[in-house]
Amino acid sequence: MRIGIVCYPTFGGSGVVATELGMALANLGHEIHFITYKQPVRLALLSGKIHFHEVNVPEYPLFHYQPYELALSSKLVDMVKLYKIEILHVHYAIPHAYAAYMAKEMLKTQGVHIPIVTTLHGTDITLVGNHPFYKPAVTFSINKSDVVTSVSKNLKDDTNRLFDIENNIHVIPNFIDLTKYKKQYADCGRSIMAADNERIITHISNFRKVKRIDDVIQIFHGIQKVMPARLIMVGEGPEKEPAEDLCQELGIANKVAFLGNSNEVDKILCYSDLFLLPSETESFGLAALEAMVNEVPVISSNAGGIPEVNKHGVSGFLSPIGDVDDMIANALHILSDDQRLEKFKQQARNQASIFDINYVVPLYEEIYEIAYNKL
Ligand code: GMT
Repeated sequence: MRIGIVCYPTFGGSGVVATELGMALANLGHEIHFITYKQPVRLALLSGKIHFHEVNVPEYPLFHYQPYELALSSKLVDMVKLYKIEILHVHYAIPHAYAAYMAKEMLKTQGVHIPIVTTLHGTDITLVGNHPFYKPAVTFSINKSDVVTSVSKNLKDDTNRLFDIENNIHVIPNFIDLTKYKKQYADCGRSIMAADNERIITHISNFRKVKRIDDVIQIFHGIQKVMPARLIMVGEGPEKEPAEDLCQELGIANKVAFLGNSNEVDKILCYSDLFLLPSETESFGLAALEAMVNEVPVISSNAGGIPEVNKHGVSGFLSPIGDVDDMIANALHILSDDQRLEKFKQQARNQASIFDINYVVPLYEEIYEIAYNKL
């Protein structure tokens, strides 16, 4: 099929999932067209099967806000016609599902019919979509999509609870390529980051409030009181500076490395012993899955869809949101014994294999068939 994919091209999980999906579909023989404002960060290789079309929004002083949705829907119309794209798969309801619907209607007036698949990723529903200003537009665009998917059962339930949804929402979990990870490095360079006797704890996110970055620092603070350890913080966002200040205050700044955004997440996870994800909300927690596939057990909150990914007592432990003491106790339980740590590492990897890309991507192909047959 010729598939148009619309996503946020940034480091966020939804962009990563969309990009990995596009690349996997191209490997299966589909022709993929990414249509967004910047080349997706994880999109390494463009080829005859993978195209990127940039959406330009010309600056015009009259507009206080530049109309991205308008530019996107126009670009979708042009690209669908030019490349004979057969289906549009949009990741994130805001504003992608909305723009896709407008494109679909414009195309209809020109005798071109195209189905829309919308994948909900979480913040579009739980944080942003539920804002009263956006709610009518989000409800409308979800209901006008030919097929809607969500990345966890929890997100499906939230969407049905918060919005007046007429469509059945198909749950298709996020996925991981088991062949890409861990075993690819003979030496992942652990010695540069820590001494042999130190445990390496890692957190990766966009450093927004929902990630509870303070909790990450406090959990690490508790761990390093008991055993030698280092904390690696990967990502950029508004909570990064306050987190750096907190490390200074607690006197642990020399044990914490803030690395910024990275394209080498798997290399960092390769030398990590434990991953922290104490989020307030999380529809799935792709970062946790990426940790697990790299044999890194996860200490997380039990928010949203995380329990569908991280299994308590198996791939790590879950605690109530904000229960830092419980998270410290769980972390120490895993880290304090070499054999136990090794067992949790293997169990984390086994749990990750449930989300094997080879199992999940065909589910999207089935969804495309369903959407196509609705025309
Ligand atoms: O975690 C974020 O804030 C980024 C956000 C995004 O839109 O990329 O991630 C959401 O989608 C990911 C991929 O499906 C999920 O793994 C994350 O759990 C979800 N984030 C939230 O629900 C807060």
